[in-house]
Amino acid sequence: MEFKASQLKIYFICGTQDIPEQKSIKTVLTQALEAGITMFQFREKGENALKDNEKEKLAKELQSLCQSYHVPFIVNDDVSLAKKINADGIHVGQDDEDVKAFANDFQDKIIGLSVGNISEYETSDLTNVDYIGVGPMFNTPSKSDASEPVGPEMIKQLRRRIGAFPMVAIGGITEENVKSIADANADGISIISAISRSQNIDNTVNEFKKYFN
Ligand code: TZP
Ligand code: MG
Repeated sequence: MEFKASQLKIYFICGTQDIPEQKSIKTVLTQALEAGITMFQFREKGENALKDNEKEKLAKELQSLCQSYHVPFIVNDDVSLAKKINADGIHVGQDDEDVKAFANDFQDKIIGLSVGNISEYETSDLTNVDYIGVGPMFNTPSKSDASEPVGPEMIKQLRRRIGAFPMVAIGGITEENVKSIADANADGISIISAISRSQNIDNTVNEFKKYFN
């Protein structure tokens, strides 16, 4: 799938660990797709994360849901899974596999890289990278090892350096603070809990869409 910065507008990230009890990730993703998310990342992490065959089976099911809505399906971290199931792309962090090591296998795919601050930006090779994910913007309930929040000011600073290079904000983004991210000129927002734990996913996504449409 060809990458467009507009796909970053409402970028939903989720794994089974992010789903409240009584709900299923398939239902949550279906509701989010129906409401109009523009990209999805499968991020299966933590103690109770699915592994191996179970992880692959779920990934394929979520991928097929995304395909029916023509929404890119991105895999977090797991390069071999992304290759095996022919995902639309891969997202890696600074401590994950080096982009150079797999870029060749993802030439026609989407590659995302996390960037936490200016010095990480300066030391990152963006040659094969399609977009950067910048954060955490605010305190996040969804990543136990998250670094200190950098705030929307980091988006403004990076925007001055990278011009139009696609950039999505992440971490603690809610309906209450999304305006500050839009004002800082991000191409979009990546969100876990504000969508996965929403009582009304349709309403929540539509609130976000008011700022990124
Ligand atoms: N990387 C930086 S913050 C974060 C990740 C994966 C978690 C974002 O989740 P939430 O619930 O939208 O704050
Ligand atoms: Mg990672």
